[in-house]
Amino acid sequence: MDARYTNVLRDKMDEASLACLEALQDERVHAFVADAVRLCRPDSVKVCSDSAEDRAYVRRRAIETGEETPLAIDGHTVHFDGFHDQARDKAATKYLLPEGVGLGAELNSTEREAGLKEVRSFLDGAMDGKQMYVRFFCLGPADSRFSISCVQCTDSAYVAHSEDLLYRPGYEHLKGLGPDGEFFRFLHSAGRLDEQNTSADIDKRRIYIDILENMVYSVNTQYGGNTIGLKKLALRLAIRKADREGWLAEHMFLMGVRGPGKRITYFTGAFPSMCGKTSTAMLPGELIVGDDIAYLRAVDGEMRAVNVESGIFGIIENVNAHDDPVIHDCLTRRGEIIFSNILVSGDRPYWLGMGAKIPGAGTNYSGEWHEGVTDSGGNEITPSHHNARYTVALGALGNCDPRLDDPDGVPVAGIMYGGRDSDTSVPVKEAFDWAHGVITMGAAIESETTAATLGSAGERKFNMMSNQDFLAIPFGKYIQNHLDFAGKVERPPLIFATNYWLKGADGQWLNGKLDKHVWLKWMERRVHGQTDAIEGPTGLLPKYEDLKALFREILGKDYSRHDYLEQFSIRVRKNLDKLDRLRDHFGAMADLPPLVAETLAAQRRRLEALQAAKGDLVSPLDL
Ligand code: SPV
Ligand code: MN
Repeated sequence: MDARYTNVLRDKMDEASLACLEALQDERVHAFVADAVRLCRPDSVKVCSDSAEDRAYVRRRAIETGEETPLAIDGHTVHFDGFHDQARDKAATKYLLPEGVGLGAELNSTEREAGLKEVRSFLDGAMDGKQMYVRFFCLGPADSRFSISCVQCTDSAYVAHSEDLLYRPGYEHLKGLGPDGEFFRFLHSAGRLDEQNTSADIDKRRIYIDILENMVYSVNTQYGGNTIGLKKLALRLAIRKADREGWLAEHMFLMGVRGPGKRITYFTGAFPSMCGKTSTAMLPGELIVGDDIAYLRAVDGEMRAVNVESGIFGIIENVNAHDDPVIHDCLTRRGEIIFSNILVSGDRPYWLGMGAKIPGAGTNYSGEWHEGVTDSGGNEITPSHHNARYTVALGALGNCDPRLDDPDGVPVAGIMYGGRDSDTSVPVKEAFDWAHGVITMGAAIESETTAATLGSAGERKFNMMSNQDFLAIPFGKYIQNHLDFAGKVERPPLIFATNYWLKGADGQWLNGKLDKHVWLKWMERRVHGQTDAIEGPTGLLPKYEDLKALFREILGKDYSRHDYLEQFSIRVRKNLDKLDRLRDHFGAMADLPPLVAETLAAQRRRLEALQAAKGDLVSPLDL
């Protein structure tokens, strides 16, 4: 290692760590770690390889530092983020824009030099009194065309531990990268801690993405979505890499759906956070590959996908034995799990919607909590936060697909797009073709906001491919990349739109939580040409008889014609209203592919013709 780096590092780390770093023989990595040390000034540095000892060390440190506390069940711990640090901070997340580079007005950005100066000033000495952990991970399976090497420096053992559960080891992988291989870098500090061990300087929370250097800075925050570099921070860098190289980096689950015989058909699905992504991927009897981020590439004329991650950072609210039996079972057994921002009482975790009585007092993200306690604005503090989560490796789940680490990925036959839509779209429909699906289903996702990001919940917002929070290229280019994908494969996957959140006139949900299993099986049959559909103005709809048979087979339930008509009637007026909103939304964007306007205009003509002929609400039987 060059003396410029050893001089900085020798005082901070033992021989083993120094040797571990040196053995990588990558000057870029040495320079990154030395810069992080010089800037953040930790008391000591631990460089971790992929070894079981180093992983155990990080796990132990998370407890020693008080970032995690053991719970009653062996392997379970709890971590709390600060009261105002419970979700992704969109406002403080910015791209650092080099001179002459434009990403479009939609993206939150700041001038690069000024941004670097600001975030580096917040990181200056931020690790004083703390240890820095250097970790190596691989996004996607190792040694595959999908793999991306990553280096994380953090002063949070919780972040480093979470990454062990969520990502594949990458130390050995990085050794094979070569001097020109691309890798991502993440530097995080929780910053100054308060007496509760949570980030004190929340007003100085920053997540700055340096697209020139493939690097993300994160400071004065602990919440996973802001700090776990390999998750949403890496997704932003990956979207840019995918754009350069002609593939797609998506906010998508990936799962195998069982069909007749021994058939397994792979689907990806993009829903905004808290809209049912994990619970779909986790449906009992099916195979989960991933629940959050997928890379999609054209390989030998086929769309193939991998899970970028190897674990789940999932929402715990409403996980109970009835609705989510697979994950509920996992969360109540021994095994390595980090619970975050739940309620702890008697060393046991409790959360809203768990299907058991929640104690009236305990410890939660607000400190000592009891029923009825309010925040400074007079709002009741819930026992667990709505965005409380669990972190677990996929291998701990009984339904994990054995192809999780297949370096060639799995072939994708269907894509689902959906959002929280209480009054417009039917529960499931199929696009007429690829472009119709990309534009009217993916790019047009509109969803009511949730607790997964800071800010008010329940507001209707567009969220393109559910990836909009993470887009790092102009929106028009992103849509064009999707449209172009069809030309790279022999048969593009079928595209579907799902809506689990439709309500009736009385304001009640029209579907049970498990109904999505039926929609999934219908889509699987459609992919194989085994069921007919009804042509509607916004897509192809299931027939009553087919759903009735599937409800019986999958859920053992009678599905009434009345329910079908209520759920699958076309709300023509509402669909036209959405097209109006879309016109405003897209109208504000530069450089949209012309096909967007053409496709939406055709959809409008079909809806208007139907309205003229049959009115504002049209039964699927009248189409
Ligand atoms: C999401 O909010 O989409 C998540 C969790 O998957 S986070 O890590 O916050 O992005
Ligand atoms: Mn997500």
